[in-house]
Amino acid sequence: MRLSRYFLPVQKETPAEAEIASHRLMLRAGMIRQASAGIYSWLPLGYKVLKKIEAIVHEEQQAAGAIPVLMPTIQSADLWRQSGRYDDYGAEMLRITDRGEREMLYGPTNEEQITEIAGFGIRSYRDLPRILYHIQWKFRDEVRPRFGVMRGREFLMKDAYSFDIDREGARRSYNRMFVSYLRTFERMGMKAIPMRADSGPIGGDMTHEFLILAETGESAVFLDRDLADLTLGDAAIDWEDADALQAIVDRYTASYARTDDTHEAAVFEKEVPEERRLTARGIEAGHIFYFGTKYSKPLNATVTTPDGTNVPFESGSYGIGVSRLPGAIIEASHDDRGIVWPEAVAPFEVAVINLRQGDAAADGACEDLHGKLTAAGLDVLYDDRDERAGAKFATIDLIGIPWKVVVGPRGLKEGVVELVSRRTGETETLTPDAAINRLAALYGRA
Ligand code: 5CA
Repeated sequence: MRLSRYFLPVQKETPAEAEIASHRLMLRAGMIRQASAGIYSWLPLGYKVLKKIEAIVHEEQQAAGAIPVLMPTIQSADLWRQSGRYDDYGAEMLRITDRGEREMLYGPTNEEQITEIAGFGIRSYRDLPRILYHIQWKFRDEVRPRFGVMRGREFLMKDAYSFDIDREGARRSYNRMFVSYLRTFERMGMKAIPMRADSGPIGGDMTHEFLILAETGESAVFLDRDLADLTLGDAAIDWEDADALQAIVDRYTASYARTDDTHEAAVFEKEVPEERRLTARGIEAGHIFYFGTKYSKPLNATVTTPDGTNVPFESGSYGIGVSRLPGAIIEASHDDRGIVWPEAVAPFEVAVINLRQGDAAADGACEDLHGKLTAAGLDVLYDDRDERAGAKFATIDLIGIPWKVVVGPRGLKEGVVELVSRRTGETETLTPDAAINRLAALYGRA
């Protein structure tokens, strides 16, 4: 992509309404534009990031055995009356009446809808377990939408729902999603720590929030420092091995980690030695929840058991804040010049910077690099604008591109360009072909 032909409305001024770094940077980098309170358009750069995040979520959900579907945003009030949530949900629910005076709503979540679908499509215990998910827009009329996409009114969520015949089955599905979340966030270059959440009237230990540590996070968190250092790595997971999955979950839930909702100071002090007690703030990136027969019972969604009786499904729901993640990732990864994207979710993987637009040698070398990097499968942004070098660096660093190939007449006389890392600032001088090979290897496209 040539920057001269792209749509990248970067802003020099810091927007007054933005209170936190990610909101400021997303507006300044031209990623989003507010349409109305808590509702945003995703401009090309933001949209690219959102799509990369979505792709990782899709891949990891399906790797863990979840099956993609797509349910509508507009739902009928009827199912919500059956579950009893139509009145409970209150003012957060956007209620709509159609021309036939039928009561509809813009879905804030999809438990009722998916339970109806599972009840229709799953008859026998032989058809279990199943996990169905979609990535779809939600609407919650939050009292105080704020921090840009982090607490929006319209937001994109991945929500998965599991269907099992008993609690043991539900635990296995829960563990699949738990481990899948660890992988999903790690792939995005993030550390999201599972913390015990409030299980409400259902009780039990099967509800966790996944929090990304960041100073501006909305939740206070209290945890054993050792947990913050745990990583899964890219070891293969056997999704059919229930014991192995349980072992991973046990490892991640063995030490104290809670948000302010469930924190108990006395337990924290008893369980965690003082030097390992970490008190910080975090952003909720995901939330997984076992809720048993809460929806299957009232909606009469049942399945036949081996002895021929009918029982309601045992279920859980598993959410990821897809449109919150660009903001959360920026909160955890930026500096005073701008965004520092992890490679896996960067809108462009490499920027080619022409230091002297109009110089025949520089223009030719940049065209060549742009073509060859693209052919190698890399997502390239070529800054071909007729601008000072300083302005080009400022833009590319603001929008957080992980690698820059810097091309100028002086270097080209020696046959070299510079490869610069956004994260470390480290610079390597090498031939254009060597730069292409290095980048292809870095991104695993070699
Ligand atoms: N039905 C369950 C799980 S499928 C559910 O709705 N859970 S939730 O309310 O916790 O939302 C799931 C995730 O969506 C949260 O962890 C958070 O990352 C994201 N989320 C929730 N509300 C908002 C919001 N107003 N703006 C942006 N993201 C949000």
